Amino acid sequence: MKYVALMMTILVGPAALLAAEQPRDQPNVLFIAIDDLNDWVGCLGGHEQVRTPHIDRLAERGVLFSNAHCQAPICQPSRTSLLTGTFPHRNGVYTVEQRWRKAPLVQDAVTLPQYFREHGYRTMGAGKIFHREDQLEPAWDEWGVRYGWNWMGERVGPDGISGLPTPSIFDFGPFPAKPEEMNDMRVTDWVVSRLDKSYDKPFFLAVGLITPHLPLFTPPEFYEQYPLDTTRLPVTLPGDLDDLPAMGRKFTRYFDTTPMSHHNITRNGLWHKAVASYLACATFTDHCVGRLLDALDDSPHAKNTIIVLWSDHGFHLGEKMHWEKRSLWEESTRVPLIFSLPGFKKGSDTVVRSTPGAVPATVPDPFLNPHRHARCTRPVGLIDIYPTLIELCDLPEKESLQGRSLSPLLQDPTREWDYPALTTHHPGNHAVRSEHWRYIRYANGDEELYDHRIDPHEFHNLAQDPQHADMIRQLAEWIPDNDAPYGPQEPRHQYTQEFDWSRP
Ligand SMILES: [Ca+2]
Ligand SMILES: [Ca+2]
Repeated sequence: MKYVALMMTILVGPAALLAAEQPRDQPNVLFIAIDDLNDWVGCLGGHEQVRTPHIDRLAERGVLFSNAHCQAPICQPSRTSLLTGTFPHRNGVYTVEQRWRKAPLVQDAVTLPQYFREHGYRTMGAGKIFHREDQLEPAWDEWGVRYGWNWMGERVGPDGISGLPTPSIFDFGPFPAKPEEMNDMRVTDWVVSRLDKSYDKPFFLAVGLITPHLPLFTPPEFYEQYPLDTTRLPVTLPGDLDDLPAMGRKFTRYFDTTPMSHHNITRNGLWHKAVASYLACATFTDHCVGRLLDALDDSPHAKNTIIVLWSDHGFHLGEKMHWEKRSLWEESTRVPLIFSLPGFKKGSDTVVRSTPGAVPATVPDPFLNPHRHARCTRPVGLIDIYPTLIELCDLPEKESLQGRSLSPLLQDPTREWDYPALTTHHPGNHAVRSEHWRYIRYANGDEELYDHRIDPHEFHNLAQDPQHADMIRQLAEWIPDNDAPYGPQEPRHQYTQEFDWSRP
């Protein structure tokens, strides 16, 4: 039972009509987006040394989806998919060189925050939510601080910080700034100021933190938490590429001609420094999350706000000799995804409402998650966030959405869930992640198969083993038959390469 239905059974007369028009007790949403954060988060265990105490405590008070995946392993298409509730192979947005508002298959979509705005919510945002031009989106009643790196240039200087020759956006290390000078902190402060206010409507408040997107810069006190002589490199296997098909090997070569190539980093002795810098970035973004959680807990909205935290895709740091995103392996697709539902009082099955008078002070909580501190290992996608939030906030169902509400898994994280997560990188290249398996099929028909029960690092490609033919057949049923053509593309960016993703 939802808030509105619950209220209608309790209220009578004009108050009930008022409630029907504008249900005062719909929960708020604090929507925390992180850029390029992989599973190097304490509660996900992707790197044993990472310290993210605040994301971990958020996971403790909610449900951690430990097998969550992006629908595209790069910013623009991943965010477009999440925010419009459509798959890349159905909306035609595959690259960063596209503007989704110009893509014919999706340009008129009502986005997630826009839908909340159209249904009685006050919507506010800051940082990076859409890939670009957030401030132009009709999603927002109020848009705050923008994200950006340009201000860093002067302090970095022409030689960069990492020590790599020919520095570029692919730079990393301690950045000479105080934490409060970092853009993510300014974004966080703006959102904190909004949490401190009261509103006559429920709110949808979005915050987009860009760390750990490149460059991997943090103030020195974060970088110094990971001394180079003890920083552990990710687990890799010599010869790991040997069992990849031609297309898989090609995917590892995207950055070969750039400073971001694995050879360039190792040749310059900078692998440890890059890893330490990424760990520091995870800790810095976690620091911002901690400020947000504290501010919410101290605010009048503490007991009536859903928190959802997600990252737009993962990040390689040398696994399969690959860096950054743009692959169909676990490092690129697996992301943190946490839902924390409002109103539960620790150790109690009842909830105290934040709007006295609307309902009795203590009622059975329709949102109460008996499985808080829970971990859900079912495969889910970021595309599922839109329908989930709609259901949790009692907004009308939206038929055009292509994901599934995770509400049943929030109620029972162990229930059956027969749907895998689909990730797409350019037309025809797809990965299907089930609870135990990853199946990849590339545009030319090349295949990979990994058994996560015995091979969590995806070292051993089983696609050629006849004993797994049945499993491949089952997983291949989830591969789309058709892929939408690319929407209009702009000239490529300074940091993207000419690359044919359709053939080896
Ligand atoms: Ca990103
Ligand atoms: Ca291998």
